[in-house]
Amino acid sequence: MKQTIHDVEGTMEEKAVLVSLVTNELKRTDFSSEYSLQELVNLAETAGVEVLETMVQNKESADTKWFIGKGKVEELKMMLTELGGNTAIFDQELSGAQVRNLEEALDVKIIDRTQLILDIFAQRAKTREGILQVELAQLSYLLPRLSGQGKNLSRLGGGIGTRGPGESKLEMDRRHIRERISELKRQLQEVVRHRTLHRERRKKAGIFQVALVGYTNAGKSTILRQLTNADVYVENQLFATLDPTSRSLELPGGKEIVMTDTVGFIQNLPHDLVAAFRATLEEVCEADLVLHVVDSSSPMRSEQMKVVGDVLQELGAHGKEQITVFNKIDLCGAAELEMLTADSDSVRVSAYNNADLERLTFAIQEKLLGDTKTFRIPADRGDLIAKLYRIGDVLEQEAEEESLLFKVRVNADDYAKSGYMLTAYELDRTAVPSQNAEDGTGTVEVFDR
Ligand SMILES: Nc1nc2c(ncn2[C@@H]2O[C@H](COP(=O)(O)OP(=O)(O)OP(=O)(O)O)[C@@H](O)[C@H]2O)c(=O)[nH]1
Ligand SMILES: [Mg+2]
Repeated sequence: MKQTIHDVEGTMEEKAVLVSLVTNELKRTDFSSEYSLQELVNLAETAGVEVLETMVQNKESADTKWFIGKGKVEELKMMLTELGGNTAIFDQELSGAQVRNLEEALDVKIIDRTQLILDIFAQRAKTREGILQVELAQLSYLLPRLSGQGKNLSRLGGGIGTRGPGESKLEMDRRHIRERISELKRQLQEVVRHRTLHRERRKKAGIFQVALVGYTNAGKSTILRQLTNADVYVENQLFATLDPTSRSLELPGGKEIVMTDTVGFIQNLPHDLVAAFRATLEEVCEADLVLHVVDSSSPMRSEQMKVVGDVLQELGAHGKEQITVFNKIDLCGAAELEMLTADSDSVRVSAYNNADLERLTFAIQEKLLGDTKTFRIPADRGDLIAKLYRIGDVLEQEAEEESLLFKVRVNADDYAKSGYMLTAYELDRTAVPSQNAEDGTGTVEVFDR
């Protein structure tokens, strides 16, 4: 059901004209301006705004004063009057001065894409962590845009949602905002500390962590729900999920993992938001495996995948083990299906098909436990056993008469650092690095106590 959103001053519902400026520079980006504008319509509707009309201007570059050309401002004014609009939403980020000038000229509320996304986040935030992060993002966005003029400030801060920084905070001056930002950062450090402790506990217990990432609306929460019966919010809307949810799940071989669903990404995700959501997004950086969920049926599939790749890069999580989960294949035609890459790092699924989900869990298992080696170590070689623990995670051990069998998930880097001296004790030696087998360092070291 559509939410009714009131602005900070009263009970007026937002009726908006959406405006996009297409400049030469923007033409070079991956997303077409039409798609971007359609996405802006979805974002506005998600925020509870009634979209009256959309408007596009093609222009060499943005106007520093008005953003769009002065003539277009006049046209927009007429359109707003005619349709009874009280808000103009721009598909790009505006400067504080542009917002003020447009407000003066049009006498309606001016919102840009960044602020709209921040508003949706503010409406969605439920947990303490989410609320802190959104407030931090909003204030970081607001600070450089303050003009010191009461009316404009209140409009800037007000946004669309009732849960913007809040009316009382609109009175805050720069100094107070800076202080509040420091305070929020301090509180978020606490959150990070708690999360780290949680993760470390899981790590100690040998539980793998798997993070679901992807463009908003790709089906991340659906996959988590279908796999774990988790009571998570699934909705055909942008940014349905804001706060991370973790659920444990047993892989086909019996190994327990924890899967975390988190906030979706979107093109031009506000930088302040990514920075503020570090605590939440750290789950992705710390995961043993990242599942990149893709809406395969989207015409913008590859562009969306690129956005996700870029955000992962920004977070420093791009080098993680990854499986691309091409979701929603039930909505794809044969031609679309053919275009999806098929390799060992990707799985095609429909989140509502159990057989597909089972294949997904096997793929996860393969990725997590794939590089598992078994070693037979003489029972009296405590030194070698100690080394085993240094090259990876010992998953299982079994006593034989005079030796011990260890199943280890080997970390390639640590194994290399150890000089491969354990290779002589490996049961299946097919994966032994060749340069080492040749120079024989393994055998030399083994007898060197
Ligand atoms: N047909 C079809 N619909 C799907 C599939 N997976 C998810 N959906 C639908 O896609 C919509 C979005 O799903 P969510 O799971 O909320 O997506 P999300 O990635 O968590 O989205 P955000 O939390 O907004 O980032 C919902 O309406 C789901 O029912 C699928 O495999 N096939
Ligand atoms: Mg979700």
